[in-house]
Amino acid sequence: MCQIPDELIKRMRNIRRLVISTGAGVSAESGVPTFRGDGGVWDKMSPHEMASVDGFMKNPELVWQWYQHRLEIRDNVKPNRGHEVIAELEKRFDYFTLITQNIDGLHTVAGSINVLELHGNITRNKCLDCQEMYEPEIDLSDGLPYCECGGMIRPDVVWFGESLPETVLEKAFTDTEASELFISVGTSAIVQPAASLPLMASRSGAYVVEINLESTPMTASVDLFLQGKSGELLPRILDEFSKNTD
Ligand code: BJW
Ligand code: ZN
Repeated sequence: MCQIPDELIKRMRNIRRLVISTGAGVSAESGVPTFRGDGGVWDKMSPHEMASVDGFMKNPELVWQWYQHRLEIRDNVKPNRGHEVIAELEKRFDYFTLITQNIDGLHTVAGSINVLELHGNITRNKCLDCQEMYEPEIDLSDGLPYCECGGMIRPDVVWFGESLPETVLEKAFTDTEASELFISVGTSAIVQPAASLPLMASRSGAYVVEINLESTPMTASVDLFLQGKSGELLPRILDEFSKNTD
């Protein structure tokens, strides 16, 4: 297993602004499937059919069934050590922001507070037409859910081709540019604009760390690549960081 370099721990002790950004890999050890790679969701399903407005309009029943299935998975899993360590790190820095692409809400369950959810949250629903928000529990047994305005109700998540929530994205950019240390965890670094954040941090002078099971398009440009599971590496980073140096 790879070592945690002293360089990283020294930097953590000398900075005030930490940003951690996460993707599906951080929830994998909780039992939430990732999208890409072996056994990933996109092996069995098409991103266009399941994660775009066109796909939803074409077959809303299918897309709803998939989100109900994922909600069920989410309701039956718990945060893992990776989520817990991220929540603990938030308490140790003056300025801390967690930017996640995940819609499972597990960071909040683990105790993270300052969380920016770039791609929405599976427990919320909204009207496709008027954006009115709806109850987390949608009962599909009576057919598809509709808004009072007549529009279709859909999960409040961001599909391909859709804009990310504006204020959330603006805050993600601002905090990324201000970060002194930026740690990207468990993302394939393919989906934009989330994938551009580490580069943005680097250009603004932050030290950029990537934690992943495998290398990604981002790996060549980070300052430090730690290969392994987030649920194992993050606790080791916290242990080293917590050691008394006197
Ligand atoms: C572990 C691990 C362990 C496993 N420990 N690691 C510029 C260039 C090209 C294209 C675009 C561009 N700008 C915009 C686009 C289009 C598009 C895009 O990026 N396409 C790319 C595929 C090329 N982006 C968009 O459409 C975005 N909107 C946008 O930009 O709006 C402006 C705009 C509008 C119109 C035109 C142009 C611009 C929206 C993107 C929405 C993404 N939505 C999804 C579904 C959300 C809802 C849901 O979850 O159902 O978000 S797709 C899916 O991918 C989901 C994820 O959040 C996202 C990222 O996936 P993530 O988290 O990286 O997971 P994986 O599975 O890919 O990777 C897991 C990683 O973990 C792997 O690397 C493993 O190795 C690792 N791992 N176990 C550590 N234990
Ligand atoms: Zn409506």
